[in-house]
Amino acid sequence: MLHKPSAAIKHIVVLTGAGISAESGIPTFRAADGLWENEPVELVATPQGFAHDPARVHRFYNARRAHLQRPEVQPNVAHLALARLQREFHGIVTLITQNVDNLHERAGSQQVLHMHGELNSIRCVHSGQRFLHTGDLDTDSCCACCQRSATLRPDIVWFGEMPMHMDDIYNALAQADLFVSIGTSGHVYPAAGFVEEARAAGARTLELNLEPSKNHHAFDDGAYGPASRVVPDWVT
Ligand code: BJW
Repeated sequence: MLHKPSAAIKHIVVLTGAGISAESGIPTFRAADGLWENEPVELVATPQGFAHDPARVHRFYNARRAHLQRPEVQPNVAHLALARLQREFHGIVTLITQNVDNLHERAGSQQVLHMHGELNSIRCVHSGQRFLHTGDLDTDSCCACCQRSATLRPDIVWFGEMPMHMDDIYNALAQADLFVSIGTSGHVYPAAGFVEEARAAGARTLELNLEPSKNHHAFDDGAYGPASRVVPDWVT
């Protein structure tokens, strides 16, 4: 019996990962044909990789930013179902995503906590100031706040960096009575530990994924299949 968004539930915390956007045409990370197949993770997703070869890191994110603007990349029915849940549920729905795409927002979700940053945002390494940016970025790009080049970086949380919105996330987990993890492999912390936080707060826990994740044993329940099927099935 799946834990549905029923009247007894007051606060649902939803965590999404790359699997929810897979059917929108955005590759996941750890699949055989995933984003890291040709790009060693330590070179493109660590601060050390960026310090070593910023041009390579910019090329990797420029390609992903451009891919996100392609007309065929659109929110799918799983994003739409979560947006509807946020609009129609009588209680609170906190939506946390590890994804750096903007498909939840484009589906109509509001107040999305992007814990690993956003592709369409860049920031100055000196001031921390953020800028909306949908085009390319390179080592010659001049920063609008300090008028210097080579100070701008993707506004992305790399390995070894502190994820964003952690106070809001832990506050929500402490109040959750249902925690639902969607489309994430459970390899990356702290997100992979949220199920334990929610359980400790007394929440029921549910995993919706293509296949059982690395930490599926930590969940009370699971439903497995493509997000376009299992997420709308759960919401309705
Ligand atoms: C479908 C589907 C369909 C497919 N329908 N499903 C040792 C032990 C524990 C921790 C550590 C450790 N050593 C180091 C650490 C910490 C490290 C970490 O976790 N490392 C592990 C690899 C071991 N974590 C960090 O460094 C983090 N920071 C940190 O811990 O700070 C300290 C701290 C302390 C205390 C509190 C808080 C913080 C930062 C992590 C940053 C991760 N960044 C990345 C890259 C972002 C940039 C970019 O986008 O390029 O974020 S890594 C990458 O993985 C990306 C993702 O958001 C993240 C998670 O991936 P996700 O979403 O799970 O994707 P996949 O590909 O792995 O899985 C997809 C799933 O979907 C699969 O299960 C499929 O089956 C499924 N699927 N199609 C439904 N149609």
